[in-house]
Amino acid sequence: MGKVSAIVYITVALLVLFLISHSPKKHSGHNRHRRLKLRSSFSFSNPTRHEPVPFDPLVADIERRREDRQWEKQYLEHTHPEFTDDHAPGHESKPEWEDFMNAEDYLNDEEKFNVTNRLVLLFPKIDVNPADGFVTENELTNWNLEQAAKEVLHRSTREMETHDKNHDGFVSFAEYEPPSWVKNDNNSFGYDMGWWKEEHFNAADADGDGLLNVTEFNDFLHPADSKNPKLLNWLCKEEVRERDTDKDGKVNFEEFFHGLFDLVRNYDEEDHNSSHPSHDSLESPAKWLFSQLDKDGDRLLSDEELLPIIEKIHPSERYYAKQQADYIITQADSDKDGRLSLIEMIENPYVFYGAIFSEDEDEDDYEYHDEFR
Ligand SMILES: *[C@@H]1O[C@H](CO)[C@@H](O)[C@H](O)[C@H]1NC(C)=O
Ligand SMILES: *[C@@H]1O[C@H](CO)[C@@H](O)[C@H](O)[C@H]1NC(C)=O
Ligand SMILES: *[C@@H]1O[C@H](CO)[C@@H](O)[C@H](O)[C@H]1NC(C)=O
Ligand SMILES: *[C@@H]1O[C@H](CO)[C@@H](O)[C@H](O)[C@H]1NC(C)=O
Ligand SMILES: [Ca+2]
Ligand SMILES: [Ca+2]
Repeated sequence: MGKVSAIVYITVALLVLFLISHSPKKHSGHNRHRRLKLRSSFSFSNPTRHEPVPFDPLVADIERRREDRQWEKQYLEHTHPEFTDDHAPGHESKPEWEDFMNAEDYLNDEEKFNVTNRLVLLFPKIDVNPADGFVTENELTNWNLEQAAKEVLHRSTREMETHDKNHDGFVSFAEYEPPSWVKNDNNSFGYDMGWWKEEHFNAADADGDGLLNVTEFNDFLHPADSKNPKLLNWLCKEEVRERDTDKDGKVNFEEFFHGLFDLVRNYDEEDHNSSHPSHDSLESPAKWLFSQLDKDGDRLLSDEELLPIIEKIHPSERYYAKQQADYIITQADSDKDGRLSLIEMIENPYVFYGAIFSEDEDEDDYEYHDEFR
């Protein structure tokens, strides 16, 4: 951070703190019926479901530590049910629950976890490109993406331990076991295709040494978020195999239109405003896109020709990060200039802590009532 922007920040931060300490506590009544919640998101049966990642790395860290413990317990129950006999003397699940409550109490104790101070602290870490006192959609997307990437890598690291049987920090293809939801159902997505098989594994093995380190293993689990060209190329090949109903090795217009086009269009939808020319048939934007992608003009799409849209076919973390950023900006951008100042952020704290703050449904547990609303 340059000198000038440091000065800008200090000035803005002081100004904000001044404004806050001198303004009537207009949010305090509001706060009363909010409680910061930790999510309990880990699911063995559906580990691929997409959850938004907390905006605040401190909250993410608390959730992660809690989730790790939950995961260990579930993992043990899955693999060694004999060790988790509920009737065994001394068996107690209560301590974990208490830790969880303590963490939530901590987050809801404004003396310890002051949301305003958190936002003041985080703002300069988000406002970096350029550091001009405003957070743009792009800066917020990058921030969200950074948080999501940490989360994803954390989960991959944890999962890697279950595959790395000889504990050398690498996973070989012999060690790797496909997810149980793939093994148990022959017809499920990915079974008859190449997912979790040797070709997929080898594509993820960037340096080709036959072993996946944690970076490569993370890419293996999340190919669409990878920057490894071999793996992206594999993903395109896989997409062709999956769409290629007439088995000619390429995707023709019919195969593209009935399957791929909707995915790409839905992805792009929010970028377009509703100026759909009504006289046009639905097929013409599809034909247009098809011809754009068909670089060699053979009226078929090869795997290389799918590369420009592969990230849209398999929504990447960037896609979710952008969605989350767009949502936050529409909610907090009070002056409607399309970007967020620190003051706008501080005045709308629940937008940032929205994934974990919730209007409490279970009112009986708390003493606030409708008069506060
Ligand atoms: C949070 O921090 C701000 C700024 O330092 C301060 O004005 C406010 O009183 C704090 N809130 C609580 C509940 O301590
Ligand atoms: C799945 O495949 C295995 C081996 O190919 C076969 O023995 C089993 O019957 C199949 N199960 C189902 C539900 O089709
Ligand atoms: C894993 O291997 C890849 C390819 O050689 C390398 O780029 C990456 O830095 C390695 N990751 C770690 C954590 O060592
Ligand atoms: C749609 O976008 C175009 C430019 O991309 C703009 O000129 C037009 O005003 C927009 N229409 C609406 C309804 O927002
Ligand atoms: Ca390797
Ligand atoms: Ca604004």
